[in-house]
Amino acid sequence: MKQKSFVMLKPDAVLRRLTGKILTRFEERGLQILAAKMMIIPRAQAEEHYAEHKEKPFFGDLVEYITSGPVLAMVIEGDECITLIRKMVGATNPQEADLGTIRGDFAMETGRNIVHASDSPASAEREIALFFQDDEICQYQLPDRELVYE
Ligand code: YYY
Ligand code: MG
Repeated sequence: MKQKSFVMLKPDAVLRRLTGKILTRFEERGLQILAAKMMIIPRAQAEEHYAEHKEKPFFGDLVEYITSGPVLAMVIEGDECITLIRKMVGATNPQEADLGTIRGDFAMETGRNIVHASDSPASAEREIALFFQDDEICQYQLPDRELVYE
């Protein structure tokens, strides 16, 4: 089933000039980028995005980090892509992330783990709505769809 996920390349990914490499992974897998914008997240929006972690000891540092520079916020679409993208991203702690995952290949520490991806359909819906207006999300058919999907 087609799903949309909210994916965000965090400030360290942008500042380390890794955005192209990471985007290429999603494109080469067969996923579709429906929306993308570079932005510095306002603090209130960052706090809302990470609201589930409000009571955690790392919340303050997390908000500082995510608002410290530009992020590339995206909506990505593909069949069952929420779980798929989480697999491509790898474990939250890059030291535990498998090689071949984005965090496992490009990151060293949990607090600098370079990418966010929605963890469920409910989170995806909430996060997409927090970052994008409906008219910012492009719906289009890939011409090679039959080569990627049965
Ligand atoms: O969804 P994911 O990003 O893999 O992890 P979460 O458990 O939702 O935590 C969000 C974010 O918080 C994580 O990417 C880094 C940061 N964080 C942290 O700094 N220290 C922790 N012990 C756990 C998470
Ligand atoms: Mg999470």
